Amino acid sequence: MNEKTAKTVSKFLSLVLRHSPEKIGLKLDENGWADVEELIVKCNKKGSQNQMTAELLDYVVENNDKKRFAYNEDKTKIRASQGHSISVELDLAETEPLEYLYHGTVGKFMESIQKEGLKKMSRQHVHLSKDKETAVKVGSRRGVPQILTVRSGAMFRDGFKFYLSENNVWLTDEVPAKYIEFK
Ligand code: HQG
Repeated sequence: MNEKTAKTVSKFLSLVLRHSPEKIGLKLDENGWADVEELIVKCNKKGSQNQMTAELLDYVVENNDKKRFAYNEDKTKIRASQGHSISVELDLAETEPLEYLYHGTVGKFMESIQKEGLKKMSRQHVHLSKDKETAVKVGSRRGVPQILTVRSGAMFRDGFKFYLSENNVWLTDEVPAKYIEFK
């Protein structure tokens, strides 16, 4: 498999499984699942650059750098494991977080984050990671990364809920500024 093709397919799947399924006339169920056969047919109808095949989907699900997509048990359905902007119920179990989690952002957002904390912005959750390296990567998508340390253990004890996505991204609804260490 050509890695460039796999990346193009991953980006396209992110678009239709997280943000805009209607772009190809796809319907996700309330838990974010798309029917695999329907997805393949509809991707190909739109004449996407890559002919979508079951093999290509298998490859991306298996080898994607962040394991962004997952099948259901019998592989008839596929969904994005996190990162949605459309409203889906991922049905993740509440999970007690580590004492500290990390968030990568950039300087231009710092003033606002200091004031109002971390917000979901256009997504369904605030995304956090268990290690700083991942946060550096996330922040670097937008420029020079700024790493925030979130006192997730304290938040949890104060009643905030945390979820761990299937691909190990920590999710929560918001992080009030008082739980953020700005250094
Ligand atoms: C910032 C990628 C101003 C926040 C990544 C971020 C991640 C605020 C941006 C996943 C703010 C939102 C999510 C506030 C938050 N004022 N700015 N109060 N609160 N922000 O893309 O966390 O590769 O929605 O710091 O790896 O950057 O797509 O969130 O910079 O896991 O799989 O607003 O997306 O995963 O940006 O990234 P995003 P994110 P994938």
